[in-house]
Amino acid sequence: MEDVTATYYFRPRADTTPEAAAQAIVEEETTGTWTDITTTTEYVRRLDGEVLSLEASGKGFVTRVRYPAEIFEAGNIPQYLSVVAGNLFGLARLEAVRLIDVDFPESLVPFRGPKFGMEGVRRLIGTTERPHVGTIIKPKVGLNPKDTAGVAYHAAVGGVDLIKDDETLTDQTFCRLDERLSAVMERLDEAKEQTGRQVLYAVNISARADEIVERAEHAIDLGANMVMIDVITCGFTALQALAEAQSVRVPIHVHRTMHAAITRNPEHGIAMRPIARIVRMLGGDQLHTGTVSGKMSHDVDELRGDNAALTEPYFGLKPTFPVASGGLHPGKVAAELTNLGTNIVLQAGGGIHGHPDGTEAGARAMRQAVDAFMEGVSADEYAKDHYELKRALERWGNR
Ligand code: RUB
Ligand code: MG
Repeated sequence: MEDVTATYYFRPRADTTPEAAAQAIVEEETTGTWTDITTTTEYVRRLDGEVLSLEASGKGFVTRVRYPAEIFEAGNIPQYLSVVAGNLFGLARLEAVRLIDVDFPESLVPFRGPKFGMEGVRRLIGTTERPHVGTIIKPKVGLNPKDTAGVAYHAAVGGVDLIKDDETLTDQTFCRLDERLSAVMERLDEAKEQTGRQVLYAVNISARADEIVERAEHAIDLGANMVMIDVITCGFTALQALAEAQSVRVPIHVHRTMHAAITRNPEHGIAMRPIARIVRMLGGDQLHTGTVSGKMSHDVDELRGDNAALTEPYFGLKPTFPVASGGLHPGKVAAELTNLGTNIVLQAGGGIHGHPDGTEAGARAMRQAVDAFMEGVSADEYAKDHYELKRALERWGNR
């Protein structure tokens, strides 16, 4: 395919036929507007869009449309989004419209993608097959640097592979980034001396666009081995700037706070898949895509497809490591892995720090739940001789 194809779900207004509604999308996003215009010339017409297919789906319709590649400025993601996910969302003739997926031709993927990707991150940890276990430090704000580092240390000794800041923690006065990062890295070194295992710490460098690369470089100078950015609030080009900076030689963990305002409504907005594709193109090494069950769970089929968009072959770009997070605990591990496979990072905040015996036991319980799954044993069975898992299942149940 030389051109761009985009798939939309929509529900037209009562006075609009589905054909006219689909046509309104391609016209608004290519050469047309709400009325015929006198300024169109013959040579402009080659940039017209085209409705490729239209069929009934649920309460509305699904259409696949073609946008000529020439409309797009190669490498300019804000411009791509202004076409495939632009004014169409406000068209009054559509009651609702959702961008489900988008396919770009190779000419419009001039990006290098992740520097590390899933394999690169696995190499840093030394795994080949098993899922990674991560934790978000909780409480999400309030702890001072020393206590933050203490929580990180216990999680590392308990066996997590990744520790991350929560999205609302950046560089506030109660926990300055410099001090926190230095304290955490020091305690992770201490944990490494004990366990022999290197753990990643994704320090949240989300900030003003013109400051992000600087913050990342500063963090790397202080010993950071991973950085985290919130891609929706910071913007796609902030991620691009970060990923393309030569100086940023650590993996980038991509969080997506605010995404649900865009992705959650099954009839209106933008599904996670186009966002996942863009994050991979721009160089996110890990990306949150959601969980099968948990406090913010998703449609399983959609989620599987989103993770596939991160990991399937795509113009030679490295796969991005999908992250399942939000309300997870050891009792939910088997269901996540059964549905999503083992190329995944399972993250638990409350599900580790809420363990009745504390963070270290919580981390052990998560790892035991993963080990049980990898050995083909049920969590209940495994808990018979794994005390931390037993305690977690008693607290939260096994589903
Ligand atoms: C989860 C958490 C993350 C969300 C993001 O904490 O802090 O911000 O998982 O969700 P807990 P998503 O484990 O205590 O629920 O990954 O769906 O964007
Ligand atoms: Mg969070």
